[in-house]
Amino acid sequence: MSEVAVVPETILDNGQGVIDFDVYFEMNEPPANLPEFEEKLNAFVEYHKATNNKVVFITSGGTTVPLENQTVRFIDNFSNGNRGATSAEYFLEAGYAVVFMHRQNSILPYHRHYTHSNLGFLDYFEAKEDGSVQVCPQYETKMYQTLVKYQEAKKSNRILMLDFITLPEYLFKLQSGTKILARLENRAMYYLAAAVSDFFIPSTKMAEHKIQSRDGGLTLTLDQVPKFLKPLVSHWASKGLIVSFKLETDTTLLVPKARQALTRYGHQVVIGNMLKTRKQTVTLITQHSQKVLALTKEQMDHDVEIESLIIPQLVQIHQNWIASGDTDE
Ligand code: 9Z3
Repeated sequence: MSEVAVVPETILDNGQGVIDFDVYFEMNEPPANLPEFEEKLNAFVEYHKATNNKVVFITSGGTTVPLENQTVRFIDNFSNGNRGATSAEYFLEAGYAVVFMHRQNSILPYHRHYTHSNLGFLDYFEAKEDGSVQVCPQYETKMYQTLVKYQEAKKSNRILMLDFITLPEYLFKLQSGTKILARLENRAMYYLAAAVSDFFIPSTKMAEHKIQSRDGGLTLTLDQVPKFLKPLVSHWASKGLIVSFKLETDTTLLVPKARQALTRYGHQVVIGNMLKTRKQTVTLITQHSQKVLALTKEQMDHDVEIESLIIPQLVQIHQNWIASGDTDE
């Protein structure tokens, strides 16, 4: 079993400058499964280009930063993938095709209703005496509806599941994936909900084998990850609608940091969310506007999901973007 070293990223600062992205990609090995990732994505994008569909590239879940080349321990970023998986369902309902680039074993669209609920997965079924398995009658209607939506998305080739685990794997796939989607020009949306580490250990500086505890405490020095939004907005996907997320724990920082990201990278939308209230309220910020989306008490009592408020707003913004090259009508 892996141990997770819980290291607050903010206290780790190597004091050196940030390397450029080109240098990062030269210093790190691409993942072995990158060609397979590209092949699947190429086919998906060509299919939807021909049918003129809108496609959203969703990133979901947290990246890991390995501490050893033969990894026993790693630093993880907070995110179980709920935001990305839930959003994927609302985008599919709005007619989008979805590329779901997620952390391996994190929450998946549709599956989530059964894999991450109050019940264990097997509690939804009963074993019959004739050797068959049945869904317990009280869960059947909802499971049927969910299954129909999921199968419809698969049958119409509107969902592509791709995964990552480590930070370098994420970054190589983000670069390659956004460049492939760029062929769809303004009909592509990039919805960057994954929680991505700001710090990493270059493989040349990493221990090969499991770090031993015989030497006492462990001091880590991490390099800063180059800001990937910069090349993404300027080069990899410059014609698409780019939506990034900003996660904060200090309320006073949320809007200023989200605005700072918009100004710095020049993309279209930042969705600000607070760690504790991310499921009830978000702030949607564009170059010219700022809107708080919040669930009412009644909506919360009826299990309405905040993504059901977020996605229609983004669909409208994307519509404007396609029509006029601006986020406003
Ligand atoms: C988010 O802010 C996501 O909404 C959450 C979702 C990670 C909070 P869960 O998957 O959580 O439902 O458990 N994602 C972006 C986090 C991030 O790393 N943002 C960077 C930053 O804040 C910018 S890209 O600097």
